[in-house]
Amino acid sequence: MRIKLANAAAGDVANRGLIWCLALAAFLFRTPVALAHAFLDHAAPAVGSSVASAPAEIKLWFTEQLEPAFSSVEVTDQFGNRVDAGDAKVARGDATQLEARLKPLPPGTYKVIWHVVSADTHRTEGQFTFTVGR
Ligand SMILES: [Cu+2]
Repeated sequence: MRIKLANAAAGDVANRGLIWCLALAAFLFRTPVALAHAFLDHAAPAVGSSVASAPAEIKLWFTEQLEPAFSSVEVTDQFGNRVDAGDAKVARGDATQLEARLKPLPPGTYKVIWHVVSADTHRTEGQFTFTVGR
């Protein structure tokens, strides 16, 4: 695995940042090189989905474990108003899961904005929408 990564680094300058990240993670945490940036794996409600009834909470699952102090999610309506309860946290018992309660949501489209830091200290962020009641 490490030999393949070294070859990739020599052959592709654009990948050096990622290779460095993986190498750093492996060095610092003595964990498999798979422990890298945390990317969104899936969510509930699902990315881009339309749900019939308003969900009481938003849940996001990531590809790596998260640093709770630096990982958060917020949800806004089409006017940019916050509709999450402001209690976003990494789930107890599952460090790859981020969750927050939601205020009662009228029909509409909502934006989910997440910012996380993975166990190798690297920051990733993203956003997606879901729709209620349409
Ligand atoms: Cu990383």
